[in-house]
Amino acid sequence: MSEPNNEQSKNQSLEQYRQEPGEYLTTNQGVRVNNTNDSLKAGERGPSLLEDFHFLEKMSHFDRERIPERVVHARGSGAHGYFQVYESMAEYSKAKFLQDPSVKTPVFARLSTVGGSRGSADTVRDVRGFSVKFYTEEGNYDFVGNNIPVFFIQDAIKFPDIVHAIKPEPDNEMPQAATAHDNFWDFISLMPESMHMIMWILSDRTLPRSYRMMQGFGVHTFRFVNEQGKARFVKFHWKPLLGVHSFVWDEAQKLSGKDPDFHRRDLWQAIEMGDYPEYELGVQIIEEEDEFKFDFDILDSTKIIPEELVPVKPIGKMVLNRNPDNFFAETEQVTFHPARIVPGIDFSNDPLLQGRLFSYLDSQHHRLGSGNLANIPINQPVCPVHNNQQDGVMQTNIKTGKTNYFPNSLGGGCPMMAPGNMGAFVHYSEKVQGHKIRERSESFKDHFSQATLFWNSLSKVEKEHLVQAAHFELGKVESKEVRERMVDLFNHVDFELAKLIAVGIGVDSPAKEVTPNHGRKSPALSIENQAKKSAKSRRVAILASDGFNYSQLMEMKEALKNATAQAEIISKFKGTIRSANGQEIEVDKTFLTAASVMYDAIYVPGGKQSVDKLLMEGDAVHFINEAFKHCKTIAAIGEGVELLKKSEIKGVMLNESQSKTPLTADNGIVTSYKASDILPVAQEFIQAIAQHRHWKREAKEMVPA
Ligand code: HDE
Repeated sequence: MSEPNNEQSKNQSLEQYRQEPGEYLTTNQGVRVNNTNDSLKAGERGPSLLEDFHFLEKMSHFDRERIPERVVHARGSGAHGYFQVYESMAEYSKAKFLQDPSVKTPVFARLSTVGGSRGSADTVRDVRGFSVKFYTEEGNYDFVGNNIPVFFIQDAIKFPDIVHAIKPEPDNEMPQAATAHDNFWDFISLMPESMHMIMWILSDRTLPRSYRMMQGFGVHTFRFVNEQGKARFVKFHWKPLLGVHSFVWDEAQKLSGKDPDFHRRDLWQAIEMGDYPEYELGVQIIEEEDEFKFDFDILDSTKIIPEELVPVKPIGKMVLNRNPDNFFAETEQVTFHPARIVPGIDFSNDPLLQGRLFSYLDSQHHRLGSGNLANIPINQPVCPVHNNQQDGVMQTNIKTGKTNYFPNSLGGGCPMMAPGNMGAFVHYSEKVQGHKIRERSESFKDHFSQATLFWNSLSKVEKEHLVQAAHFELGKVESKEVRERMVDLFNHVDFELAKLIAVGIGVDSPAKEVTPNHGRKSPALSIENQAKKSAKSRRVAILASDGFNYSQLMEMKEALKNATAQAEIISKFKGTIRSANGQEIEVDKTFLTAASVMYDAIYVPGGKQSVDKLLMEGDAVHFINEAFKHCKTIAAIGEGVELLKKSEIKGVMLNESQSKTPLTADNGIVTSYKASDILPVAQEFIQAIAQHRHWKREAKEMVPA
């Protein structure tokens, strides 16, 4: 018998699939359906019939598929995982999930942008949301933080204003997911309290390389309360074990087009490949009697507590190790709410936090359309829930019993109220007293000292990036008065900074210094001090074509794999390419489907025929130029070096004599003409990738890309 051809075997497997027991298509009522490709019609060419209940059900369900997106943080990505405390925190908090290092508390994390709508690009300049739901045995605890430790405003009542100002302008709905427009900067120029946050917004913190490489902060001061009822103030910090790393702006902008899902894909792929993102939870603990010992108010969310004053104590680790099964059911329907806390954690009187305690659930009732949102599996606690709440839209629990009120005798008095010492949440009995006033505390009035502290703490390169960001953002602002007001505010942060910004945005430099710079620094604020040097999970593009040198390519691939970096072969067409010796390898992406901005590093193996082809390929040369401009690591061996010499980096990296002295890793360019150097080249390449970027690369501005 002859072998079945492709078409036949495809039909056979389709047939088999159709017959799989239990997999028959049904309506939502469970009635089997035998055709979902044609609607029910009166005759072959006749009109459709109203009795086609399958069509009506399918279409009307589809018509209702969308729910309102989150009013902020609409775009996000989720992952499951667990949290484990390093050692018992009993001294500080009685929270059960913080007691036993052997217990893994399940978590669901959602990482998000803030301003853009649900379909907006991932790599825009924006704060990132950092939410974690801990499914503890005492109920759900929601951590709802950001990747920036301060906020724009001091009082929640200003939140609708700041969000309106950030979002697309109301008349023309532009721009999407961007702060570079008049309304935003108009608002900021009239809100000096936002200046500390603005410094962070303009810094590289708003361009994270990956969700796996950013910090998370609780922002507000909270409380820890121990079994004895002793309370202390606490600030929460997440630190990524891969370190903090960022894009450059040009790269982030290009990625918004080349791969708008870059962060979502990066997180998803890392988890699929077993590179589980890990973050350490740390706390700054402040004794109650030290509440007033700082020169700022710890209830003011526009202030950090510098780590030099109160060190961050690492207390546990979160590992994200499972992707959701269904985006909508989990990542879209999950709800985070700062008011969801467990015994052992409590609020402070931060007016920004107090307002959030109302807003989230209110917003979620609107978004999910029901008070029964805790019945959705992703929102359900893992511990039992008993109360007399009843009915409502989509009540999925079938509550049994006759009594739904308290007190009752007919239902045996159940559910009973737990006494405080039996795991019940008892609010910290802080004494409060005061007049009803609609005013801002005097202790909230310094808006600039910490903005200056942030500026002073940045490295030279970070400062350059911040000034460029201001040139971009304010360069898009049409109103000159707004730009002038901003320069005036920057002058309150630092005179030099104001001058550097003014020069790029068509505004006169300020004539004189307003406040002398206090000169203080906090090293932890610089990304460079939060970076970790590792090539782990970094993405490397290998450029090759037919006739490539097999061992130079494969040995590098192997070395990268051993360093747990991810290499992909890029060529002109998909399919396979053949080496000079005839071995075939699969191409992962093409010059059309890939771009240098999707990778951390580039490698060009030798093979004369391969390199000759790449030399004729403008896209291959562009790959090198662009990677160079973005300060990425580039390596080449054998004839591969020729491709680098054809690119715009030739003047900066190589002259004939240098290329004969192999292996210069200066500036992240690693080359050798000698094929036998492959292992040392690989070694230096991997070390250079671990540096993330080579910021000090000279003359990168001169490279057109
Ligand atoms: Fe939010 N914020 N926020 N926010 N926020 C929401 O809640 C709000 C603030 C943060 O992945 C909304 O369910 C007010 C600070 C994250 O689902 C809404 C104020 C911080 C997320 C809301 C703030 C955050 C939200 C929109 C001023 C860092 C996404 C949808 C007081 C500490 C959570 C929703 C997720 C979402 C209100 C300020 C973080 C409207 C009123 C400060 C990570 O309720």
